[in-house]
Amino acid sequence: MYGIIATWRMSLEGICEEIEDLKNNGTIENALVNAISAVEDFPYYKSVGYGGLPNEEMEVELDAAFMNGDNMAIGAVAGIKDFANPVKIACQLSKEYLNNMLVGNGAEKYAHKNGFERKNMLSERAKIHYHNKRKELQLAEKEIGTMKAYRGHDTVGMVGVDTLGSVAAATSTSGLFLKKQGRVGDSALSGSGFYADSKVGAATATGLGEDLMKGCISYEIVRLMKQGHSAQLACEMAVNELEKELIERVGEAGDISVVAMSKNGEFGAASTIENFSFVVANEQTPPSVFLVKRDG
Ligand code: SD4
Repeated sequence: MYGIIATWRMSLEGICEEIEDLKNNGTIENALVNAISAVEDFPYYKSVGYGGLPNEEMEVELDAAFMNGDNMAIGAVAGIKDFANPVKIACQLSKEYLNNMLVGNGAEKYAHKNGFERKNMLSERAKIHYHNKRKELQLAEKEIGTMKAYRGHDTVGMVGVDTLGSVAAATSTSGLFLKKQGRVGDSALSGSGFYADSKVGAATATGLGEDLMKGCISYEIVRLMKQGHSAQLACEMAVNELEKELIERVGEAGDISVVAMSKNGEFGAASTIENFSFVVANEQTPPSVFLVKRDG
């Protein structure tokens, strides 16, 4: 059995490429890192990698992570600027014994020392988008930090299993549009934006990081699968529970969308938004885009 599931339609091309490799006994690590790198390199996906959404100072600060479900190794970078493929740096960090999560300057130093490609990740298109959005919101400089999170920020998160039974998870994002400099989202945080366990399966999330962290939602999904729930039921239970708790305690919940795959390649997805798109490919399913309607 082998398979990959990923958040959003933007994952399709990368998965089409990599699923062939998985079928031919390629590793899930390579498949996820290559498929996410393809999204990072594509300039018109405006919330991941090159062309990503700038922070309030018009800088593109990126978060990314990788988790190996065999040995539970985790690597993550947060707030990294000017490197082409944060997911590759995160994956490399997962191989270190210590210092597995690096932020800002430290992450950039590590990437440089380890020969990763430097690149100005702020595209002309992203600059225009930034100026337009600021005008549209009619916000003075000092007010931007207090605005409601702008919708339209999409993280690429992928999880999957290879023919040897290894499970992994990876993420990459520019995080919230107009975020504060130094803000780190769930995508870099184990248990929140991603989790992988080769004995069970893996999950990854997209949406409002500040809320996703409150429920450690990716870990929660894997925990529910470990208890015997299907990937689909685990996703629904975790999303419904977190949304309910947030509404009860805070009065509102940010966007929450998740995908998961069990070690057997069975998959699930759930969302609090209309038409959350995700991509699946496994032994039975050629790379395909699906939509989650609200409530399944
Ligand atoms: C974050 N969860 O940084 C990310 C953004 C995202 O869909 O996924 N948007 O909060």
